[in-house]
Amino acid sequence: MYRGLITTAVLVAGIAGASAATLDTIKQRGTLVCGVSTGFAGFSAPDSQGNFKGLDVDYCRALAAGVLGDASKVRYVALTAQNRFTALQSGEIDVLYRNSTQTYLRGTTLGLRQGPVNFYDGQGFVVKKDLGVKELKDLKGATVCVAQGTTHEVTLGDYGRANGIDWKPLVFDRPDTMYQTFFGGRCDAMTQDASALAGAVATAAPKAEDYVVLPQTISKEPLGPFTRNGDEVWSDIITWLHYGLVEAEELGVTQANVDEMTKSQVPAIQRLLGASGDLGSRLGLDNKWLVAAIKAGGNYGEIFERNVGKASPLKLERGLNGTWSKGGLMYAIPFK
Ligand SMILES: N[C@@H](CCC(=O)N[C@@H](CS)C(=O)NCC(=O)O)C(=O)O
Repeated sequence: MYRGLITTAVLVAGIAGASAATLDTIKQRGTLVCGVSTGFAGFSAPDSQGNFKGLDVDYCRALAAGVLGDASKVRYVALTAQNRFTALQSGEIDVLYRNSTQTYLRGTTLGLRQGPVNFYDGQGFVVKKDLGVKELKDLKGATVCVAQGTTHEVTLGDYGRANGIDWKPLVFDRPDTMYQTFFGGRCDAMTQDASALAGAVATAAPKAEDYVVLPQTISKEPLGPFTRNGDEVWSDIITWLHYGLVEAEELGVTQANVDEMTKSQVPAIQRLLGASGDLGSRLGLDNKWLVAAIKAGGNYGEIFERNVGKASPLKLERGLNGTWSKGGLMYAIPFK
C-alpha cells in the first residue's frame, strides 16, 4: 500500500515533469531539434547548399515558427531507418519528422507517441520499363532492393509468402547505395513508400522515363511524426500543429493572406489565428502561434504542392492526402 502510493507519486511527478520538459528545453535552447532522414526527396533531403527541404522539413519549420517565432531556428539531425527511434528515445531529438509509418507495434512497444498522419502512403514497386512487368506476380523469382529497418522489409516477406511470389530481397542500410544498385541494374525491382519511389525516379534515375512505378501497393503506410511518451503537452503541440495546417487549408488561410485573415469576422478563422478564444495559451504558446506557423510555409495544401505535388519533381496527386471535403482523408479536429 505504502509502496504503491510512492510509486504513484513518483509516476505522477515523472509524467508532470516530462510534460513540461520538451517545450521548456526548446525555449531555453532557442532551437528545435528535428529528426529527419538522411535524404528522401520531397520529404527531407539536403539541397546543393546542404539546407534540408521537404514536406517533413516544412513541419519542422512551421513548428519552430509556432513555438519560437522563427522558422529558421531548427537543427536537423539526419537519421537512418535503423537509428531514428533510438535518437528520439534517448532525447537526442525533440521530434521525429521522417517519413515514418505508424503501426500498432511502434505505438505500443517503443515508448513513443504517434502524431497525426501527415501523408497517407503505401508500399509500391518500381521496375525498368523494358522488363515488361505489369503486375506483382510477374516478379516471381525477382531480386528486389529494399531498405533495412523499414516496414517494407517485413511486408515484402509477408506478402511474398502469402501470395506465392518467391522474390529475393536485397537489403540496404543506406538509400543512396540502394538507388545506385537499383539504377545500376543489379535488382529487378525496388520497393519502398510509393512517394519515395516517385522521388527516387525523379531525382536519382539516369533516365526517369525508363522506369515505371507499378500501380499496385501492398500495404498502408500512414506517415507521421513521433514524440516521446510522458510528454503530453509537447505531443499535443505536434498534434495541433498538423490540424492547424489542415484547418487553414479548409478555411482558405494561406501563407500570403494569413495576416489579412487575422482580421476576418469568421469565428473559426478568428479562433485558429488567435484573434479570439486564447487557444494557443492552453498549450503554453502564444495565441498567434499558428499565424507564425502558416507564415513559415503555408497551409497543408501549400506544403504538399510545393514539396511533393504538381509544383515538385515528384508530381504526386493529392489523392488520399486531399481534404475530406474533396474526398481525401485530411480532416482537422475543430478548433473550439
Ligand atoms: N515508411 C517506412 C520507410 C521509411 C524509410 O526509412 N524509407 C527509406 C527508403 S530508402 C528512407 O526514407 N530512407 C532515407 C534515409 O535513410 O535517409 C518506415 O517507416 O519504415
